[in-house]
Amino acid sequence: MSTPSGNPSASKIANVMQETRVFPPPSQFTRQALISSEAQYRELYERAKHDRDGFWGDLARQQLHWFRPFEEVFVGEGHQVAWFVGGQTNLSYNCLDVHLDRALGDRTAIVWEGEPGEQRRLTYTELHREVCKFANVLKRLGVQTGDVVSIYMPMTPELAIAMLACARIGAIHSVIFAGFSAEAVADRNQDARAKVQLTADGLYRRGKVLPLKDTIDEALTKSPTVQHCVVLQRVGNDVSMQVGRDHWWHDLMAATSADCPATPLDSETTSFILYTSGSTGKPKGIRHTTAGYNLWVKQTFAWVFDYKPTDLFWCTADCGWITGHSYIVYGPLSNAATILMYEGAPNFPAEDRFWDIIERHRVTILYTAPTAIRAFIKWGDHHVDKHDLSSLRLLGTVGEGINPEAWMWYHRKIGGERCPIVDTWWQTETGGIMMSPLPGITPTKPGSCTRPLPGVVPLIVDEDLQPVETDHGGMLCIAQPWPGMLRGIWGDDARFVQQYWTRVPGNYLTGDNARCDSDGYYWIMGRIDDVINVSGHRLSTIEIESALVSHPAVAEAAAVGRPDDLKGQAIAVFVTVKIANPSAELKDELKAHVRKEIGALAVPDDIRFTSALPKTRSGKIMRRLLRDIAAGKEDISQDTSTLEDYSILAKLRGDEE
Ligand code: 7RM
Repeated sequence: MSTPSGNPSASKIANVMQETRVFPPPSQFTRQALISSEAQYRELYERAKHDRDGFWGDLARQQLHWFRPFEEVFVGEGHQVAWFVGGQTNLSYNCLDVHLDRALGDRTAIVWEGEPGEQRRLTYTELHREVCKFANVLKRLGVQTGDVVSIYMPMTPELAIAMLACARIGAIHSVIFAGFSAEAVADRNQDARAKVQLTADGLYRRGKVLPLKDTIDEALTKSPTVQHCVVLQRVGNDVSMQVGRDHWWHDLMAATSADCPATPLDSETTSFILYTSGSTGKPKGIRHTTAGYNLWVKQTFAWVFDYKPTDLFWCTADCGWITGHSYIVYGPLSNAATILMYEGAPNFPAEDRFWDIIERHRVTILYTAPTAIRAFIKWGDHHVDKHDLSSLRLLGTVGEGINPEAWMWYHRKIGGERCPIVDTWWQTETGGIMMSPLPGITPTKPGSCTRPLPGVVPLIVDEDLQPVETDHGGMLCIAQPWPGMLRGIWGDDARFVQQYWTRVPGNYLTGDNARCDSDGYYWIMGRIDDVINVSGHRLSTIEIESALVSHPAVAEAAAVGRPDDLKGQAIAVFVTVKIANPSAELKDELKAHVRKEIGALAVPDDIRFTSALPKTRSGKIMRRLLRDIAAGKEDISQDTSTLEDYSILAKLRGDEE
């Protein structure tokens, strides 16, 4: 670790984490893997770096169907780029029609399980048919190429069908997670100028019905551009239908033709926008394209998940997040994969639902989030022990850094020490995975997303924009354009340039900090804004949190800086524990534990026990809220619309000591 005394460099981030465990890929896995030798990776990586256009041009020709071939692989620079210029393709065609043409129509595309327990299976032929019909429905409602369709639906096959139907005709979907408030939906609909709304009568969550249509009715009073609303009957509750505006999904589908050729679309046609919360209130609609996005998710899915036709792939995200777009729908389906899609909560009817699903369906690849893994650990091993998880051969994580102890649990308890773990680092903005182990070749280190995929050229710089040395933390940038990169923020070019392209000229600024170790492995250190500055030493949140999580009593931890007259910032941590009634002595024990694990510099000044941490609806810890609370601010001035459980705020501010 860096020395607590001496002359800390104000612009670099101290690395205090000492993780030395290494797990080589099982040879059995390597033998069958798509990328099965280091030399193969090296060759791909070097070619993508030094012959970028040749590399991606060849892959684009092999991997995508072209109604019209492209003339140029890449033009532009910085934030203004275009890939596969002059070409025409279609995302829906590449996910469906190409497979039917290759006689794969009978292959299962979606295995779906509803929360109450119903099951459905759709072959590629059946999925194609539904998508074509729904695309015709959209056309009949007046939807044209370039129009925005807002989707607020439960995790049903119809949600994927709706997305693919939009893509088929060049309509731009904006999927909004079906847990957002009417206000949040209206904000996004207004910003996007959505023309049509898709929703359902309700959804099942932990055995209860959530009345989606009621929320949409309220949202539509403030969505003046929405002309039609299509309602899927999912739960069968009473809903009000506004004549002329609202239509039942099944009524519209009933008399509709299944003949709907995919529209050839220029490569750079916007395929979708997806809203993510910015640090300032207004959500930003991240804009992705057709060809570049399609190639990125197809290729990264193949490399990282090593998918084989015998696999059953389960990504537990919701389609309302980029993970659902890229690794439930577009990545897997472009590869003719069979996916499992689950509608409900991980703890309904009991905390073993995921393990039960894996056992019954024989899931082979599981892709989930650290927040879920920490919940499973807290719920207890007995839920896992009841089930046979021997079908699993590969595990993945996404969304946050994974604390090494949670990684170890995932490896032992879920992976039976036989499954590689791919810790995948990427963002809504990147379209698909950027850094990840390749499961057949990359020795893994718990907590590291390891190495960049071919085509990804990371650069870490300090605050003076100088590249940092090995093992020093700094701002993570991407130095070379890649096909899946975002092309803008919907309706706000200035913000796009300002946010991602200004601070480190010529590079894409990710907003994360990272360090690269002497093996060339990357360690994501958290968001740039979350760095804690103690007496000039800049500490990353994840390292303090991981030290706390490695204590047997701790389930989750969040570290933030709060103002301190002497040190600039003091370290405040919020901790959830696995035991009842944590004592004051435990606080001392945790401080001693952090001192032992990473050193005196990182010992928390304040420790607060809490029953839960504030999280976004996709499960990320909201440290910026905790920062205000730790500083004793009375009212939270920030955007809380993405907060999963609002009542947490009151609890954290108040009496839960
Ligand atoms: C896919 C997704 C992006 C942010 C990103 C990071 C954090 C995601 C990891 C991670 C450490 C990981 N898109 N993040 N994956 N941090 N290790 N493997 O999550 O747009 O919703 O979030 O999430 O901070 O910038 S996202």
